Amino acid sequence: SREVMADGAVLLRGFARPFEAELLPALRAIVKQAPFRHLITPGGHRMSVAMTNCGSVGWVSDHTGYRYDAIDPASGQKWPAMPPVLYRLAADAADDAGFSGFGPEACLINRYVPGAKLSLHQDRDELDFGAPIVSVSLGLPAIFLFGGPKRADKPDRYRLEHGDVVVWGGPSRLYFHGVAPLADGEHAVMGRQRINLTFRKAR
Ligand code: MD3
Ligand code: FE
Repeated sequence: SREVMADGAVLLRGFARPFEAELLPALRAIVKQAPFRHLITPGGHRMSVAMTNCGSVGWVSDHTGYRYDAIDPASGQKWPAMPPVLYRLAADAADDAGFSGFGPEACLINRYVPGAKLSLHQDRDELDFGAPIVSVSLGLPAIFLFGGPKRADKPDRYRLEHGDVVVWGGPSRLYFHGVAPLADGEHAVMGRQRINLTFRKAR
């Protein structure tokens, strides 16, 4: 199904389900090479969400700021390459939502355990805001907070479930958004966690 959440934001419920059998082993291999870690914000706070990346660049945060970097600071090595199944999932979803030719080079992988949250923010570290961001939700359901162009805009709440994909383009690309503290639970496939993939054209 296809639901328009805002101008340029399209929710594709269950879009990732047909990719699951290939997707989950590919994710396990990435996490083995580049384990989840809790990044420190420029303000000195430890994020409750744990993160890793795949692709030619990855999103990182430290006391100096936010950036895309070709090197995983934890290993000193390049990030794991983006597996073809991930690239295909992101490109197919973007195409379905009306953004043909999407070629992400970065995939940020967020891991939430019960209680973890992501405060309201904008994604502005990419060079081309004309390209959408594609997000894939896996595991426990989360309440996604979707605001507007101003921080003070009251966010709408969406429950994102295992297999749901959202394509964020057009004006919504710069809207404020976040994730409410994850409720406890047990997912049949993913266990006691939520994993979110965001595919980005970083440069
Ligand atoms: C709306 N992740 O990694 S995905 C992020 O569930 C991030 O882990 C959340 O926000 C998560 O930056 C939300 C949905 C999402 C991602 C990027 C967006 C929504 C967006 C960019 C612009 C507008
Ligand atoms: Fe974001």
